[in-house]
Amino acid sequence: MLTVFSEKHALHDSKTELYGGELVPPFECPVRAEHILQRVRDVGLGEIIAPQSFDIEAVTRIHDPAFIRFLETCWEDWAATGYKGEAMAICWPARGMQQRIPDHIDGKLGYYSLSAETAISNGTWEAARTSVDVALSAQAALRDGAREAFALCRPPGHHAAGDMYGGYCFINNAAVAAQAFLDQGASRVALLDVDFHHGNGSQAIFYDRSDVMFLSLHGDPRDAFPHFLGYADESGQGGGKGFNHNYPMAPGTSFKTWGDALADACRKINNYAPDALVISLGVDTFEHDPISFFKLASDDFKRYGATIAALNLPTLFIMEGGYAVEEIGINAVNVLEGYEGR
Ligand code: Q9C
Ligand code: ZN
Repeated sequence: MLTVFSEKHALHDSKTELYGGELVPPFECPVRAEHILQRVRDVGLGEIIAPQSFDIEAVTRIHDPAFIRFLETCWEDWAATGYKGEAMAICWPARGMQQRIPDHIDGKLGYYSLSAETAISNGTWEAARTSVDVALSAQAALRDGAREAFALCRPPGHHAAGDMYGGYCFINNAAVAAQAFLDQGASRVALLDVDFHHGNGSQAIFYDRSDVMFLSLHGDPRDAFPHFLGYADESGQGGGKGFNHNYPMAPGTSFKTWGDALADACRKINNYAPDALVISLGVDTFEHDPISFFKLASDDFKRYGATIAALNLPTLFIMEGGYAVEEIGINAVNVLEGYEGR
């Protein structure tokens, strides 16, 4: 299987994450991508290529252009205030308040964010921009006839909505890639999100559409980030009714329970008969993940890779989360090896 990777991921190297009331080193850090790349090499998964550059129009098919300009200029605007730390939101347009875009960067950060943990710093924009190029380059390989590809994206994307960043995500790489399939003539795309966290951004982007079926297996939002989306009764709206499927699961969920949910999701994908399958591949479902609560073992990742392969669809894997840094390469590449029947 082809892997697309860029060293530019390392440009996003924030020093702080707001966690438990402290500023700690971010869980989502550059070494994650290096470990995954190393494992791709170690197992000889296949060719590794650098991304091409795509026009921003592929991104603004999904994201609000004003939001993209905000991401592009955020660090500059923040630094110009003289603030000493990294850019993070402190206030939001909450219930009963106005949904206007303020002038001050503090206001803009609140308007365009869904959470406070994700700091924006010097190289964040260029890394996020390159991450979506990685996704689009892997998508282009499928367009040109490949049956599957791995986009080793960093930063991740599935929490990013049309005009919101957060949860370590800035641009929704999987949503942009799904839209690219449609723009190239596909009728239907399934987006299956196996990251531990609910893919709130992807769900919101496609919620009223039937040309992308979104399915997400995740920690119950009553107990897990992003807390305010991902409940089982969210099934889509308008023309999208019946094309959104959430599988929230409780703390301590085992591979048995998780695998049953995956099997159900795969039945729905099979009935939908999409032209392509996009996988939001987070491996924070791992039993030793430091911020998550499922109990998947490293071998389980291989097993479920084979389940995905049985759908027999052109498949684009997009890297999302996973914070057990020592095992992240093994777990992520196990899915890809399982898919290949190794
Ligand atoms: N106490 C992704 O996996 N913080 N993002 C959770 C838990 C945010 C995860 C705090 C987690 C975001 C792409
Ligand atoms: Zn996650």
